[in-house]
Amino acid sequence: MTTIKLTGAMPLYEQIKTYIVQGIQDGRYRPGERIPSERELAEQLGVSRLTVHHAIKGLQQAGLLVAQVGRGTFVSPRPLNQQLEALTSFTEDMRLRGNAPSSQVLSAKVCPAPDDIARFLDVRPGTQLAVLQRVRIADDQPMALETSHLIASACPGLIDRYDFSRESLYRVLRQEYGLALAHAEQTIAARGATRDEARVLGLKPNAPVLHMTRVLYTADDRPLEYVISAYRGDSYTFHVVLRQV
Ligand code: 16G
Repeated sequence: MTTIKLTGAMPLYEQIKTYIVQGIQDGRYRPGERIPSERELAEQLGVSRLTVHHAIKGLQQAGLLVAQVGRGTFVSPRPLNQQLEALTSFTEDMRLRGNAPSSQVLSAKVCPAPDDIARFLDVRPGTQLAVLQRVRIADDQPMALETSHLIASACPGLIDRYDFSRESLYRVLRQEYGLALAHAEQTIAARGATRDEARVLGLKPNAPVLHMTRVLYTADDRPLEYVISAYRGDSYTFHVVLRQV
């Protein structure tokens, strides 16, 4: 069973959200099935019921869980899209959709930060970055080409120690390096696939892709990762919850 690591760096309810998302990811809680009650989770994790309630509410708002009056809280049957409110990884998104995630690593190396990327990561140009380029695959279909740039000193040895054709980057950062991934800023824009993207994604050159960038922050509000990706425009949708302000 997954155990919750209380790091102290992240608010408790965020850690409980991560615990539940990981439960969905590793199959402990399956799509359409009921999760333990707030009381059971509070006892299991040694936290207050109110904190569990807060975490579950957040996951309901993000569309990952659904409440059924008088019956309990259930894992959403099969979320079909990336929930923009929840900070999830490709691996988590695909498992939530019921697809098997994998990756093909095109390159993995440590190199100095160019000016533009250094700016996003709030470091000096030339700072060592771990750069990981992967084709992200769902079942057998390539879904995205993704290049992650991470501040190497925050996760020393990352590139040498782990095989990212099998590993989830977020899992390694959270569990092996104890980093509290707190929030991210993401942009999405439409454009045509470059020749290289079209080749690895099995698309015609210039077919529509969603160009995404993400800056991932740790709980101390420092950028950790800057990602540039191209997701196939024909198979990916994004879901955003908008509220009256
Ligand atoms: C998602 C993130 C990406 C992150 C990756 C980690 C977007 C646009 N990008 O693909 O920033 O690096 O997840 O995935 O959502 P992993 O933990 O499965 O390796």
